[in-house]
Amino acid sequence: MKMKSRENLIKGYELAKELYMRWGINTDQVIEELSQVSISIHCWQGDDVLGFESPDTALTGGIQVTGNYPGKARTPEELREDIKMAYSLIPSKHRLNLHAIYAETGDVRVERNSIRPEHFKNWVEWAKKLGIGLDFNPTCFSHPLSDDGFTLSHPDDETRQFWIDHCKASRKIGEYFGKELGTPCVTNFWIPDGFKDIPIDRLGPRQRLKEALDEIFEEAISPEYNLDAVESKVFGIGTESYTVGSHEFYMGYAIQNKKLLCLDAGHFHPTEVISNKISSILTFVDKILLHVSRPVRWDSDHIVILDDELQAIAQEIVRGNFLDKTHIGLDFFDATINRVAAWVIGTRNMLKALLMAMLEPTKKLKALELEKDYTSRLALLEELKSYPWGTVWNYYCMKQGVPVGEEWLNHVKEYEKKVLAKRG
Ligand code: RNT
Ligand code: ZN
Repeated sequence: MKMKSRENLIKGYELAKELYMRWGINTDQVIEELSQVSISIHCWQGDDVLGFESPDTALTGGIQVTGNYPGKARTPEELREDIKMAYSLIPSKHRLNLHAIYAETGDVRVERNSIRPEHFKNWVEWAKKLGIGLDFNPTCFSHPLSDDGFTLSHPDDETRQFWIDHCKASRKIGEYFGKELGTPCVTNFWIPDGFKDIPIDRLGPRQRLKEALDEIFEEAISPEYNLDAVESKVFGIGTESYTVGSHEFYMGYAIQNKKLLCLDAGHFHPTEVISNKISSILTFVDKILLHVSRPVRWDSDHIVILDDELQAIAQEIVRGNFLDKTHIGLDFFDATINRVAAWVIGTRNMLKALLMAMLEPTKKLKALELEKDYTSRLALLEELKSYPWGTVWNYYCMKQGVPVGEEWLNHVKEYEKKVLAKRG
């Protein structure tokens, strides 16, 4: 950044600081707090959710990546390089979320029920070097044994057992991450199971899923190393009429079994929002996992933008003092734009939303609400939208040594020219 712009930014920040101070908000403290928040960035935006199991893998499970923007990562090395690039454009340190299909098994094919911690050694070494934590997911899709639409709730005992064993193996990998990296891994369980058309038996698959989960979680693993989360979905492509793992199913399961409940922003009815679920769920479970995403029509996984719902999610987390109870993960995949840019846009937006929420005079607003002064509540909320939070954000980026404003885009374009364009 040029000396002059730096000076101007600092001047602007001092003015912004004064304005927020009038509401009793200390911006220095806020940016310190923001720097402690570690978002779990999903590795799968970098290669269109394909993984490294086999070059012929096709994405199934009712999720879809559309687009063919050049330069996707084809090897673990390329994926790590791209993620590192994204990290360099996002302020403070963030976790990485892996899927089982990102195992590195060398030249041998290892079946999913036999994956082991050593297949993720490279990821762990890399994470250690960067000083970041890792999260994990069993991959219950994109596999011949999930092709008929069922995994953990499969009516065939042998097939169901295969997926149970895969999930058990996944928890051991989560435990390994936690032990090696000194921060618990959140292992998240999502399955695509469901019916395209109206089923006769809605209960049977759910009973099988419950039993399968019970078996998967049988082994006690220290929460110091691994935390389990379960993720629901209202429908998928090809499972329009019924999903086994519905919201009610997993909410019940998480409460009864003290698991984290994962709320994916794209997994509910169109007018249903996860921001309004956070305070209810945290009344009954200790911790939640968020898959911050953006639903558009049938797709649940558009790149996160700074829209009303993103701000509402951040407000709920901050207002409720839930930062310690909420593991914030991202979940989107778009192959129509530069994939590094997709990560940067989504993650920076998540952080911006948190910053805006942290800059809110919540105590004052709560007091107005209790006094039934809804006029002032609305008036203030609207005025606060044009407070100089953007200046605080830019100052924060400068302090963290990452590009200020849209400057990051030049770095991505440069990287595209030098690295991504050279990929076949
Ligand atoms: C699918 C779920 C799930 C996946 C990832 C790849 O609808 O949201 O979380 O997106 O596991
Ligand atoms: Zn998700």
